[in-house]
Amino acid sequence: MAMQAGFRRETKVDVIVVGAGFGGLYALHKLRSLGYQVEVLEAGSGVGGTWYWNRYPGARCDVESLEYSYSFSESLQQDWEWPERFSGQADILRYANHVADRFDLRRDIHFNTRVVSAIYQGSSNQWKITTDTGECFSARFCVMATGNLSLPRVPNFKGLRAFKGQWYHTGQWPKHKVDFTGLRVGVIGTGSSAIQLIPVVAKEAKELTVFQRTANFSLPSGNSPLDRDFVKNFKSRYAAHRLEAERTPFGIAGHPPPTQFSREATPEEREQAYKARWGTGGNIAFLYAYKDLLTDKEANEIASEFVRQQIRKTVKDPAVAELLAPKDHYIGTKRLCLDSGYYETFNHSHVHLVDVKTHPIEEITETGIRTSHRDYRLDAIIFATGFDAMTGALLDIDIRVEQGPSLREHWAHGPTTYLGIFIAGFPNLFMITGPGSPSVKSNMIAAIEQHVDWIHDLLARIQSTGVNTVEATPEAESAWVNHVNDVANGTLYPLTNSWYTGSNIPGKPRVFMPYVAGLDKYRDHCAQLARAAYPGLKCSSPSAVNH
Ligand code: FAD
Ligand code: N01
Repeated sequence: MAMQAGFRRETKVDVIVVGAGFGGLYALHKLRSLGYQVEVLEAGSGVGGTWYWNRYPGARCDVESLEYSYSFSESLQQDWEWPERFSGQADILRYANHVADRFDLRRDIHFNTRVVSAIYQGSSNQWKITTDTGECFSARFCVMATGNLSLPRVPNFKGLRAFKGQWYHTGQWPKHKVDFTGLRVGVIGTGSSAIQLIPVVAKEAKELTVFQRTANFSLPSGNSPLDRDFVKNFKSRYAAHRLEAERTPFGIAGHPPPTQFSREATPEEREQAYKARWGTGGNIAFLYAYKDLLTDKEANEIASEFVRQQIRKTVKDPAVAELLAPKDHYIGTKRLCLDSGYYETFNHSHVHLVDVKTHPIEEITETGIRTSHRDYRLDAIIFATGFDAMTGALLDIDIRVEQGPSLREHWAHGPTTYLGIFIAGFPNLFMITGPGSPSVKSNMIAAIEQHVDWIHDLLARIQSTGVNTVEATPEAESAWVNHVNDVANGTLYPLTNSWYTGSNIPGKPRVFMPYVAGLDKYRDHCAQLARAAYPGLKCSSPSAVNH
């Protein structure tokens, strides 16, 4: 239904979902089933989110495709054929498009539409949403499925505009094939994106120079085409696999939880345990060697040293190997990377490693990159410099309550949420995998499904009770924040500077954002809250859901 609001045409619906990645697509499908008119607003020209934007060479998932996929439809998971154990970006994007078509989602998605503001009007209990296309929507509920890794970040280097060559960011890669044949290419960053991209670009480039500030741990992915018999067998027990995955901290089946502490094993047993896991693929298997890898510094150091030794064995030049061997953070406290030939790439004579911790990048020049040591002549620069993660895409939108605080004000000292879904003082607003939920510390499609299903059930309850608004109480939010911090402080995670803590963005408050008790515990907690009629939420009508 459309009506005039000032100079703008306003479309009134029940639910606005922002984002058409895996979160937004499933939210649209699931919330439609409540009979709601749901519309999705998406900045890109297609569905897929992460897999729409990150088209860089080598991009692929690090959770096995048979698990990194929706579980909500048995026929979908039976019909879809993944080509590889860890499928590439193009195949994951093909899957997202298939889902959009199969469930007839496109008719309610507005592409090329970026949300710039979402303002709640208490008088009408409506969210007013405006976009960069000049459109205006009004909805009772607003679901932010804006993604945790969706706001790419190019560091504010002096001189970037002067650069005469082409430059790219991994998170905003062009749709066309970029050909680096015969070019001198520079890559800034050595996170997961760079580690996937470097071996592929090295095959084309004449010279490849990697500008590394912090070395990262990476394990060989052991990726391969999927064997048909293996898939047939897996699919015959798909529902059971999914159930098993639900009962795990990472939302991934097939990895029995560790039963032993590192100190209980002999050095030989530990060496054996790590060797057995090396190259089998999957970072969970490695981090599951012992119970205390992410809580005990000594246990972690032994695992870290094992990986450093593999790097030293792989990289022929000892000085390069030493530079690639991480020494300033605990293994697993940043996303543990999976690679296909990353360390081996540095054995090629046309691949160079530059230490920009010792000699920082000072500026981008017309002809390349200048560090405090020297100039590097480049034809192309790839920024693999990551994202303003977890809060960036949300704070990029002017979210506020009319005559109330803005989200930017509410989060001035870091994000505070209830369950990573609600923000106190912001009624009828839901986040999919927001800060304070397991989100990025799990198989994210599993985390997305859990959030969407839980929100669906809450809205079904609201429908049946005639409630107008639902929001978290400040007390519930503050208790949840304390709990998230307590859990994190029992681990090594907060000791590491990473995008989990916001420390990759100058000036961003340093707060460890994910909830690391595990998706299984979190799932149980959310289910328990639903059974208890949603304590921690307050509703605006007398027939409140929790009354
Ligand atoms: P996204 O996929 O980020 O989608 C959010 C969408 O919202 C985007 O399309 C964006 O354009 C849109 N949007 C944002 N702001 C606005 C706005 N203001 N207006 C309109 N639209 C907006 N996770 C795993 O579990 N396993 C993996 O193997 C894995 N691999 C990854 C590889 C890469 C390269 C990256 C970057 C991330 C990876 N992740 C992985 C995390 C990944 O982000 C999630 O798995 C998942 O795809 C997130 O889905 P989403 O819908 O929540 O967010
Ligand atoms: O980003 P990152 P990413 N000067 O933030 C460096 C997911 N993902 O895009 O560590 C020099 O990890 C920065 O250095 P430092 C996954 O969750 C998954 O690689 O800040 N260098 C770092 O090396 C992942 O964690 C896959 O010192 C600068 C790099 O840039 C998340 O996305 C694949 C710099 C950024 O690394 C983000 O990964 C890809 C500067 N000024 C992504 N600024 C899978 O495999 C930044 N850097 C599934």
